[in-house]
Amino acid sequence: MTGFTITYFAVRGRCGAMRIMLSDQGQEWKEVVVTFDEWMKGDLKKTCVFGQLPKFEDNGLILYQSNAILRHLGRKLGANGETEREASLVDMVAEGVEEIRTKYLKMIYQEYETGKDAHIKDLPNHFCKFEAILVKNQSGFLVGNSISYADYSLFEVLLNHQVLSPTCLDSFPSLKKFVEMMSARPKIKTFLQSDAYKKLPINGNGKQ
Ligand code: 6SG
Repeated sequence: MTGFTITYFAVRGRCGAMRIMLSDQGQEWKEVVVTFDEWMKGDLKKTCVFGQLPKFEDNGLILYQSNAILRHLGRKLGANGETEREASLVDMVAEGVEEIRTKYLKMIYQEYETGKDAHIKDLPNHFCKFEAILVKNQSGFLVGNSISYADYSLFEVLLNHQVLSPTCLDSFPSLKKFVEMMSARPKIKTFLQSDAYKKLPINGNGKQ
């Protein structure tokens, strides 16, 4: 029996990857949606360890920081590499994904009009690293022979970038195959087609 609760705004944002992961792992969870007006009152913010959402609850354990939540779920659900060595490699690759995500979010929230084109132009410099990882690993996953939280995180970042720039994966056949493979996993396919997923904007400011 699990009792997962995600408290977050009505966006995909920092919860996109964890929702895809929970779906693919056959988990159920409760969503507590916080409106921007409610958040601006400040009462909830004061209770959050870093003054930010998402907040994640797992049977009394309260976590903040989306990547810590992904790691927690990775360990708990067996999506964290098959050995300690693989777990370390999963963390390494996930940090690489975080670099793209941080850059993307900065562009979206701070410089969409002025920075979008430069961001898209710089994508190959990031994507080529992940293309090389996939080519080297051969299993279709980033590390070892099994899916990890880093795969969900990369997948979600790539989905967002395909919205930003539909052709951005054209020079990266392994990344393209990776997105197709992840999209075709039955539970992910069902989740991506669900209203719960489709109704949420990618980002909180309407830019994508
Ligand atoms: C925003 O940045 O929507 N959390 C966000 N914003 C509110 O007061 N390192 C952690 C992590 O990985 C980052 C958390 C993340 O978990 S996410 C947060 O809590 C704050 O800081 C994306 C999102 N942003 C848009 C924005 C609109 C509504 C809330 C946040 C309007 C602007 C600020 C408050 C209301 Fe707003």
